[in-house]
Amino acid sequence: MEWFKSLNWAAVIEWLNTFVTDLSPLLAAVGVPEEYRPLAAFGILYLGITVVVLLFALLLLKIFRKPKQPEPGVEPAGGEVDDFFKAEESATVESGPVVESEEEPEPEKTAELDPTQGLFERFKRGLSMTQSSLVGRVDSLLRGRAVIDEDLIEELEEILITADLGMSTTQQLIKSIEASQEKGELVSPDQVRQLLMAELKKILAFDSKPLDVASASPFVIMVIGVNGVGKTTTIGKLANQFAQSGKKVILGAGDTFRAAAAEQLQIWADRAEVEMICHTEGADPGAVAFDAAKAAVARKADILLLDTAGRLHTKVNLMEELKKIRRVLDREIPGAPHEVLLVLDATTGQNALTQAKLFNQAVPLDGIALTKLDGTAKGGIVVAIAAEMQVPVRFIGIGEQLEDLRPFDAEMFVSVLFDSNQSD
Ligand SMILES: Nc1nc2c(ncn2[C@@H]2O[C@H](COP(=O)(O)OP(=O)(O)OP(=O)(O)O)[C@@H](O)[C@H]2O)c(=O)[nH]1
Ligand SMILES: [Mg+2]
Repeated sequence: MEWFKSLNWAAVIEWLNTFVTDLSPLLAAVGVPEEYRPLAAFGILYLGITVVVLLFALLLLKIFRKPKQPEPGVEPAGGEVDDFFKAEESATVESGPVVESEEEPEPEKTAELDPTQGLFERFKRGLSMTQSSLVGRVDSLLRGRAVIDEDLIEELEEILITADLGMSTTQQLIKSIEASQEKGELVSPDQVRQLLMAELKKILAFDSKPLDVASASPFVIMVIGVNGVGKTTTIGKLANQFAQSGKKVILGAGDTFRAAAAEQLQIWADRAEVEMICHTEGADPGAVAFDAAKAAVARKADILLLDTAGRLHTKVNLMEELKKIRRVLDREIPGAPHEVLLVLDATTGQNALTQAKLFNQAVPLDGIALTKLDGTAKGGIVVAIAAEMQVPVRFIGIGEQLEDLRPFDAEMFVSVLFDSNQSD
């Protein structure tokens, strides 16, 4: 209360007096009687202060509610390196201790999904978190809104960004919504929903080389990605699916860096009843690639799936090693690898996109397998990757069961997300 007592009250009264005197001619002009002018002047002062305070509070609210927006386009080199390692850590944390999982990779036992469920139902269950974070929020926004105005579009933009669609994809979607709105084509909220659905399908349907394993024999798939994203699991699931369809498959244990990596792959090889080529821990992965390629040719295999390390001493070492493996494969089987498949963990969101850009610089990518979509609300990253990289998402992992690695179907992906009869 000291500050209150120390106020110069004479100056305050003097200022108020001047304020009333200055305002008097204006009040007189609008017909306020003389005896009410001081009261009217105080009223105006009070209103003015209230408006200023309210505006200030609104400004603060807007600043603090602003969502974190990822940088559009390619990030600066420093950021890339940080993101790369952050992604590795995040992948390791989210997928739990890899060593533990490799000792007991019993996906059938841990699975919760009912194998009798239809394909669409399994997709729906696997993508339910993404569905609620993206379309669920869009639906809540549109519900009860009669007009499509700027506020609504702004809120929609925020939802798309936070669902990991990425800055440039979001801008692309918002632009087409604004264009349709200007043309007067958007009058009901349901039309916004329909437009979003159509635009997402358009973004995902770009021209790309299909994965045709019959186009070469042996068809060599080199599987790359940072540690913990699900490379070995994806190879195991693919080996099983190819073997089931009557293909002769050979696995190459190219991750010689991590202890027990080959043992983990061996479990998958045994399960799929396919042969695996491996060397000892610490051996040259180029030598593994060489032997695996030779074996695949000698045994007339249809498909060679080569595992690689996800972590070396440095990122540069990793990229150089991948380039070397690629050269070795090409020397032994001209044209190989026919598919460089990058495995990304969907739970890492935008970091997955950063990883894709980095790997693509070292070994040009042919396709992407996006795992762990079942455990994340960040499935919008599928759209960001397709739009920004123009590299096709070949497979998505929607659970830990063998059959939960699915060929990616853009039409079904969007239909599942926008299906209004969500089971949960
Ligand atoms: N929920 C879920 N988990 C998955 C999926 N794909 C892989 N995983 C799990 O992710 C963990 C890591 O998988 P790994 O195959 O060992 O990953 P990696 O990329 O080979 O890892 P490193 O060998 O350390 O480089 C395991 O616990 C897998 O069961 C998926 O689609 N959904
Ligand atoms: Mg592995």
